[in-house]
Amino acid sequence: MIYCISDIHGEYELFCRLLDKVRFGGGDTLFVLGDMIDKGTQSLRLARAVLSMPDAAVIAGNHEYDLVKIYRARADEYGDAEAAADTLRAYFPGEEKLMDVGLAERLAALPYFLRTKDMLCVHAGVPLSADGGILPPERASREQLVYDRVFKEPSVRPKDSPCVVFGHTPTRYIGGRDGVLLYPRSSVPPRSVRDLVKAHIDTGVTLGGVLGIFRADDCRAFYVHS
Ligand SMILES: [Mn+2]
Repeated sequence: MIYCISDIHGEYELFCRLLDKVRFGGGDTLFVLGDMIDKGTQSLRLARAVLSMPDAAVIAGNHEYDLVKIYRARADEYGDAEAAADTLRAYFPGEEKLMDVGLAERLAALPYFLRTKDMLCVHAGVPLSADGGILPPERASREQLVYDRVFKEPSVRPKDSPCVVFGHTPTRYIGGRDGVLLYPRSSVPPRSVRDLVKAHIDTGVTLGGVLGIFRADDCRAFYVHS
């Protein structure tokens, strides 16, 4: 099975409970759509756990993007990656020991989108073409992919594109509740991700304590509550 999750924001325990709940294991793949860090108290523990999972693929969100920007600027300024990584420790109170050059470099190397046959995964959104499709994410800036503010709107239903899976904005601001929001291509209930135009999967864990995960194979969502 293929699972997608985003905006976990340091909620390590909830993340573990959610993987247990879906019995994540052999043969499964996890796509993590950014914003692993900040807000919650176990950002770096979570990031390290996710990055060490052999069956997980991770992309950057705006929080990783912002941290990497600081890391790169300090590394340039000091000419020393070790010293630059040290300065990042202040952003993670209680987890200072978990930050090092290795982790900073892994975050710096994250891609900004992922593609499968049926899905395009980004943190916030992809730019739209004039004819109602999507523009290739390769041509978008990183800022666009992690900060997009348009793609989440329900009226945006790109034509002739794979299902775009994204997070970044808590779905309660769109659908009124903390759950995965699916946009089917037709009035027939979606049976797989191929039947979707979009899947909006940020359940706003830092607001309401609900962490959700989306299963692409059958369009089901699973939740845990803090
Ligand atoms: Mn975000």
